[in-house]
Amino acid sequence: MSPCTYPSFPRLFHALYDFTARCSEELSVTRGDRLYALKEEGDYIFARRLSSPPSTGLVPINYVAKATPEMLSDQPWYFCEINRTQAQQLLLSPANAPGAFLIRPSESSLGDYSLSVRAQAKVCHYRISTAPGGSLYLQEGRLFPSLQSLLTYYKANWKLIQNPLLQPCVPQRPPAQDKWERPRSEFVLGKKLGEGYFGQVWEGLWRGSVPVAVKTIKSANMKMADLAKEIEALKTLRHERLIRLYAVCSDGEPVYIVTELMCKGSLQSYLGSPEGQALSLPLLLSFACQVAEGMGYLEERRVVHRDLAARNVLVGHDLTCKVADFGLARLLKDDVYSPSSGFKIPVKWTAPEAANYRVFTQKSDIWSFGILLYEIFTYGQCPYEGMSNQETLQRISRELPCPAACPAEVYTLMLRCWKDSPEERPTFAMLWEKLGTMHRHLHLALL
Ligand code: ACK
Repeated sequence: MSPCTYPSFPRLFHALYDFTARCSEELSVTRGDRLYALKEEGDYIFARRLSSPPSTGLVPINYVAKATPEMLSDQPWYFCEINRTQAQQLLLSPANAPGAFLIRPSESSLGDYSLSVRAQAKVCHYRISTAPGGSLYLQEGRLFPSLQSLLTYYKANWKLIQNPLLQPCVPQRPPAQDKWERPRSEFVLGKKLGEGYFGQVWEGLWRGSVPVAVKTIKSANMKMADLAKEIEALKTLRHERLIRLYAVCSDGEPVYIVTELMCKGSLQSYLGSPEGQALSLPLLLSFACQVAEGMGYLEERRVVHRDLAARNVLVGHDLTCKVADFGLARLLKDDVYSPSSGFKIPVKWTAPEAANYRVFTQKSDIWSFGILLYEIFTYGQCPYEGMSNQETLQRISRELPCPAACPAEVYTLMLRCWKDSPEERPTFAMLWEKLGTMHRHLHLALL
């Protein structure tokens, strides 16, 4: 299935962790249970459990994930955002016993998988390769149509790999979500992922096992008085097309903003990578569609992003993408994120009324989305290449030319995003609908 999804509620979810009801309104679930969400209620979904015995009640939203039956992420043994070291740490944690196993994407061989199995005090890793016809194999000559069938075989014939596959690895539960402020000691920073406008981004581990991204920001650059209020607002924004905020550490320097980790990094760098450069048109459209979906959610809640660009969209293992850094611009002191400071404001992505008069609205986000579409269909090219910010602002028309890979219908949408008059620009709901239709048509045409 393509990572592009369309609106529908109620929705199918599955439980990521065991949850025990604490009152009669809540519903106990076991990891893997399938749930039908009837509505969202703040930090909970009101859901019907489809596994027996069927029952309804509230389940914390951070204990569930949307289920897409065809996707691997639905399987309790599949851990898509985890590397070899993290798999090792998780399997050796007290939550897991010998025989615990998981499958994750291979780090060294793109498109392949690795099976990690706990054997007493150590973890063994096995490469699962893909044969030319698409079948999977762990040992030459033993081919399987799916990871599920491969696992079924090696569970029954575990002597072939000398380690029994007894139960799927138990993931680390997220800590209670009412405690957003966390002690710094809970996070160990690993590799530096890069520098953003406002600080550095690090790969990290939360409590030794949850992979996270940690954004470090100097408090001198931040409106600290507003932090608690803003975080309160940000934590209510939950959508599968938005990066999940996990925690903050605002006690001391630098401030940590902790979010989910996305293994393929930003859409901008992904589009420029060899893998990104080979993407087909349906996938480019799927990215555009997913971003419009996430932004549509922000639009409904009247949240203005202010810095929508491919560098602030992140890509996961299964090519899902999520909008990041929404609301962050508002947390930064005006002189850090201000048109008058010149160099900080991303002029090339900013609507004229926002760049000139600081009028940031949902319609200025729409302008930026048009530029993001340009980035997508040029495979990550910088808009107004070779021009300075000043030159860009002074252009009579800020329209960009139609990229070679861009369908005419998409270019028409771009031009509508760049209407001088903000009211004439479309909404994200409409863009999502239009891009979704184009994506479906293209998909059908290619079948
Ligand atoms: O293009 P990248 O590899 O992806 O480099 C940038 C860098 O940090 C500065 O923004 C990466 N980055 C930011 N947030 C995350 C995240 N949540 N997961 C993974 N990478 C991230 C981004």
